[in-house]
Amino acid sequence: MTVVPPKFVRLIGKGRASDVGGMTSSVLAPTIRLRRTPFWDRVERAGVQVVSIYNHMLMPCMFESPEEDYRHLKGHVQVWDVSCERQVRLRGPDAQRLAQMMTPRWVGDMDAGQCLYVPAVDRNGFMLNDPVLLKLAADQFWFSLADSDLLLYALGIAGGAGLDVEVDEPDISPLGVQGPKAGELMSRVFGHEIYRIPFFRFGFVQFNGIRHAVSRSGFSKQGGFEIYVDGAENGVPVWDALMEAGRDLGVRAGGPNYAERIEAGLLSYGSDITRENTPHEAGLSRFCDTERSKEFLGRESLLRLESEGPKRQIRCVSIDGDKVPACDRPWRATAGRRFAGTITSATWSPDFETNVAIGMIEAEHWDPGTRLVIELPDGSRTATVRGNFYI
Ligand code: THG
Repeated sequence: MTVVPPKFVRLIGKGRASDVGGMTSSVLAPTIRLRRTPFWDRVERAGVQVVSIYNHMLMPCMFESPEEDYRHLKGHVQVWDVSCERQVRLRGPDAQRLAQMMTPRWVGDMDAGQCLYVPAVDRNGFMLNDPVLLKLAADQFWFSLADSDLLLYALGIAGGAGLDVEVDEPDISPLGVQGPKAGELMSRVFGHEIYRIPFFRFGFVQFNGIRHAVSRSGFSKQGGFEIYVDGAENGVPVWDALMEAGRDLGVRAGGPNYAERIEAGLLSYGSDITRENTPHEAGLSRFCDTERSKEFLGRESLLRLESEGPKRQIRCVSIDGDKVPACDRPWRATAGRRFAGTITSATWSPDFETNVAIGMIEAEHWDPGTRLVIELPDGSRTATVRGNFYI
């Protein structure tokens, strides 16, 4: 494999490094600690061209071209190897207590079979991760992780507080089925019951005698499901069944699409939000119930921060001009020569026919319609702060 810095990989002979703006011929060491996925053989055979590293694991990002993948996702159905959305499993009498210690979102009234998007926040009020939390049972929860080692934090808290809970990373590999024809494909393989799963809920399906959780969720706004494949050895049969059943639907391998997720305002931990940010800066205030979440370890800090209000916040931004280069480091934004924030994700949107971007914008400049100047590596561009792209 050939590396395109800082975190893109291309496979020898196939990659188009220009698509992600990088260009070197160094090689990514094929070690055991760089984790493959149960589906990786199929992902390579499907012609993956750009991959990222997420939770120490490979994640496919691009197959045909950014534009073709985007068009296909919005019109058809794709199967996504998102094994890198690792699960941190909490099991035992204190499982719910530990989950609540880690997030300001109220988890006390979750139903079994429910998913919640929860900011994971430390004692000082800073973001650790932005996972999806699944409640399996009164004494079992899964954090479905974004890209940070939340397992270590959970182990530390559980040990330090002497909780009666087991924390581990089970052999579960999520497989996304995303796009407008996702329901049709899922029902062909798993039966019509999948239609009974509402958005952000999950149920279980049987496949070859193995039980897998299936949620109605995913990292796109095109609708779809995620199959939490139980057991690495069971991955390829599920993948093959989806590809076979979806042949006449034009099913293809895919992955989180950069343009589509920016349009959707879906954040990327590590890029758009980091350890430097509070959940309010991340625009996740609606997922904080700090007053009620008495066990949340950052409660005092967040209550203080909430009384002050954020001084900067996530915004969608459109950037004028032709297709921007890869946003592989933060781009400075100014307004009237004053610092106005940083752009952390940006690319061309074929549907909106402009560059779409996400940035952390200072309060004085965050109103929709505000004009900005962005310092790109190849010169300055004018830009406009948006409310969001789809609404
Ligand atoms: N699915 C699962 N795990 C994940 C992701 C996923 N872990 C990593 C990453 N993605 C976590 N980040 C997000 C961000 C947004 C959403 C899901 C995961 C999302 N948000 C909706 C929205 O903002 O409109 C709904 C939020 C809500 O209403 O609660 O879907 O994709 N398993």
